[in-house]
Amino acid sequence: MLQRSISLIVLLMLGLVLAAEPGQAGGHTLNILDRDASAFNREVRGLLAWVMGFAALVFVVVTGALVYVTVKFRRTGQETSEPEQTHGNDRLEVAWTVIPTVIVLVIFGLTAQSMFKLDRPTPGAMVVEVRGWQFWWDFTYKDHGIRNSNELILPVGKPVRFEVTGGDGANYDVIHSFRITSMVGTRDAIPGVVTHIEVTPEKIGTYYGQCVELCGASHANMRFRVKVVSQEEFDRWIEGAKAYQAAAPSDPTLVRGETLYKQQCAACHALKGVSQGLPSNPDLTFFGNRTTVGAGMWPNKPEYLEPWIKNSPGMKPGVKMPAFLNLSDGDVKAIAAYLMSHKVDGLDFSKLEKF
Ligand code: HEC
Ligand SMILES: [Cu+2]
Repeated sequence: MLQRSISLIVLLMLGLVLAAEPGQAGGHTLNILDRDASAFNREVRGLLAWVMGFAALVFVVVTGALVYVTVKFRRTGQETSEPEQTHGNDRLEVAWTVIPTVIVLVIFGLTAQSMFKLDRPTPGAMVVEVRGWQFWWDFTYKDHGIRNSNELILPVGKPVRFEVTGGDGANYDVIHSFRITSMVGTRDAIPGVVTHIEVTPEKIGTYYGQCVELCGASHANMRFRVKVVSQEEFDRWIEGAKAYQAAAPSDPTLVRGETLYKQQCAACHALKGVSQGLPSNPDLTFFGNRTTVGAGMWPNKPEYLEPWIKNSPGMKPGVKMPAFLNLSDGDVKAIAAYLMSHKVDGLDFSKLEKF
């Protein structure tokens, strides 16, 4: 309870008010101090304990002194003139200068120590490039040559190093900020600059991620998910993704879906074996494995996917995908079914516990 309350206060301070609401986060238990999730969180908890301790000390001393003088020097009704006035007190002034300075230096020292510890690269960590775009996220497994957008699959217990950046040289984009709420702190995603953050996920589950730098009309709608799975499941995902080949559509709906996809969508979106697309739009190769649509906004179900295909700007303000109002309901269903048919078989990421 106390932990959840502190977590909520810190979330409020970070401006993650929306994410803290269970409805908004889709049932995720957001807890930035979750000690089981990562060593990163444990380190931050330790720091927070010191800061809260000092804050409590200052609070007790200041309010204590205030209560003391208010009571001690209160008006009794017997006064005939002003009480004796005091001007200056060297010992007191030195004390109230030195003590806060020491507190700030201790907090500084502890923070610097934690920062050095957490920023030290782990040799052999898996490298994932994170790219923020208005208003979605792209992930590239550099060691494996695999790209996936808006959802990141990670093995439990293995260090991963995020190389965080934004946009690319050819396409204008703005500053975003990358945060996996219950697992690891924040790094800005700045076009033309690469920042780093590292974590070893320790607990299997699906984690909620969010852009935490105001970046435009759909800043609040720029989310993502991280799926922490067993090593065995991760290996199956990587092998499946590496070997992936788009199958020829097997029934008339999928054939119709493919034809429409090639006409309307292929210029923007990459889909391995079908279209190359452009890096400035999400990769849809493993769309059938996704649990969300619209950059972590809605569950990946036909009732959200179909209206998205037809009119994404109507669902997400400022989105850089056009509406396709000319498509019939049948067309949209066919395209949705076609996208869902692209996936690594035998993997279901929808049952994981939500953090
Ligand atoms: C002009 C380029 C462009 C075209 C054409 C386009 N899209 Fe998109 N699409 C985007 C962008 C950009 C996004 C990311 C939107 C966001 O979340 O901010 C996107 C997002 C998506 C997503 C959600 C991806 C996710 O991971 O949540 C789907 C599904 C999708 N598009 C399907 C389609 C289909 C189907 C078509 C053709 C009918 C199409 N798109 C045509 C640019 C395009
Ligand atoms: Cu953003």
